[in-house]
Amino acid sequence: MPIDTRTSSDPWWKAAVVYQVYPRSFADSDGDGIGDVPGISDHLEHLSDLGVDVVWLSPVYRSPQDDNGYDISDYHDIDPTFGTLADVDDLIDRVHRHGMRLVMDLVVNHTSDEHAWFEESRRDRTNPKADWYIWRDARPGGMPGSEDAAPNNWGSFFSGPAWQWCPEREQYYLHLFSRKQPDLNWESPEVRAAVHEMMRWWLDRGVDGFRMDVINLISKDPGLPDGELLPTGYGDGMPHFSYGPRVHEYLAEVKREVFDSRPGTFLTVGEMPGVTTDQALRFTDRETGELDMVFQFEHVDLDHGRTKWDHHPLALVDLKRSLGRWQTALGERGWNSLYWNNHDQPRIVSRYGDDGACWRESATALATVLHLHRGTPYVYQGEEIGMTNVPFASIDDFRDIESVNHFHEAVALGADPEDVLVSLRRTSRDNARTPMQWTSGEHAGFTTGTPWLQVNPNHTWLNVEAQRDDPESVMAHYRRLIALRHQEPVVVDGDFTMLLPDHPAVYAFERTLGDDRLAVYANLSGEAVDGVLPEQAHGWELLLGNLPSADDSPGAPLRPWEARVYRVS
Ligand code: TEU
Repeated sequence: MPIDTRTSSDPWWKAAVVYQVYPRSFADSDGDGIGDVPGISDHLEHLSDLGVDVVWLSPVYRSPQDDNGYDISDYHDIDPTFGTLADVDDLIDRVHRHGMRLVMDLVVNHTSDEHAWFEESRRDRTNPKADWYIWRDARPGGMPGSEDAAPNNWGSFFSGPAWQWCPEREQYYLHLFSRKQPDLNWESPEVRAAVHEMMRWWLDRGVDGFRMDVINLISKDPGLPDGELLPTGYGDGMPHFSYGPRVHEYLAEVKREVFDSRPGTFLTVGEMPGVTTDQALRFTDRETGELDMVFQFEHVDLDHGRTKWDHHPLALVDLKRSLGRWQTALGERGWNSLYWNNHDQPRIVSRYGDDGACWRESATALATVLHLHRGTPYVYQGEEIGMTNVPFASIDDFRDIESVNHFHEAVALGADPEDVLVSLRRTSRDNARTPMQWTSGEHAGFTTGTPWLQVNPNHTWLNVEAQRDDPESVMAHYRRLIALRHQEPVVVDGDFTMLLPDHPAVYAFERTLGDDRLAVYANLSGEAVDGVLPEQAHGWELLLGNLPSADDSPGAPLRPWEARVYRVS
């Protein structure tokens, strides 16, 4: 049942669960091998059956698809690959009729270089939109147009320099992502007004809020200073743009100009790489914050080395320390978003779980831990059936611009291509982007054509059809976790207390709301663990477990990847 917003004075999204759809890979209705908006409309039953409250749609706007739609060339239209504006209006309507809400992706740190704004801006230095992007002259003494004369040493997130020379203006423009994603200049009041206008236009069409892409990067330190050198040979610009001097001002203005005078119930979530707990609290403070919640990255960076491509095996105590700190820091005044997966992260069951012998057990144990935290859980398509990473054979199997560029850069710097492939198989965003596995049939029931990215060969047994009616499936477990949040106020509002912080295998915590108390014990390892539950646990009621019951009485050892949720009496 979708949550009832009328009975509580608390924000509705505190009790909500969000489901992320990556349209390109969800469902293809017309056989061109690429997912589309009508395909999503055809599969809404799957979402209402899970019980989710909100659908977040990754970008479907008009786009050259250099970064799969995160490069937008027209905010007011839909890319023909995905359908039409009428299809989106229809989707909004159907989502609402299913009792759910629809949140759009808002990508306004940058546009596509094919957006009309940029095409005008790049023409010369005097046109009306000349300052809508971040333009700079060559470094004095350098040869204009060369990489050495770039205005500073920042590298792009997608390899190479963050600056591109534009012969028409004889200047460089900044692109923190691909060179086809020029950064907008938020210092310009006209840029900000255009963004506000566009957001209002979408809200007028009926959307229920926005997931704001890299929204903490919109204010740059105006001096654009060089960054500390990274192993790639480029400078790290993050300290100079990840929490810029005007970011709160810009977001407060968005809130005022777009939301404040508008009746309704919306959701705003800011994606914020590098955000700290103090910053997040300021963004989400229930009295003074500008956003409802943020996506932080700490817990999904714990297996990274110096860069995301270097692997550092996860220590469970680090995960507990990190997530526990976020629980405490955002406590009463702020609010957490909770996620393991999205379209940029490898699959959690392959990453912090075990996608071999304990696939089902580890997928459901990780889900139990996450969904029992305080905050709003996000489920990324396929996570609810335990989709795994993908056995990509060669670089030709990858489509993601970040992965492909990294491969070429690393090999050019002398890395062994086989070693780079090992790290891509572990970390590439394409692991999350293979088609949704609906059936065991051809192309997993995703398309009748040729899929734009290969289907994971495990779709023959790992698919929605196989799990829908199986009470012991990963999907059934997600359904139960979502229902638990809707039924139990303590899951939504209870205080969080970490237990056994130093235990290397067990993730345990309590949630307390008045006299109501839940205890969660999850063995996140492949070995049984004995003796972690306290004596008094014998009187507790088991609310939810993830393994078919052998002996789940409190005295019994926690089996490999076993998770139990008790009501403490
Ligand atoms: O991602 C921004 C981001 O910080 C990273 O997760 C990024 O995907 C990359 O892996 C850094 O190494 C957002 C979107 O979610 C992503 O899909 C876009 O490519 C990016 O912004 C640019 O719009």
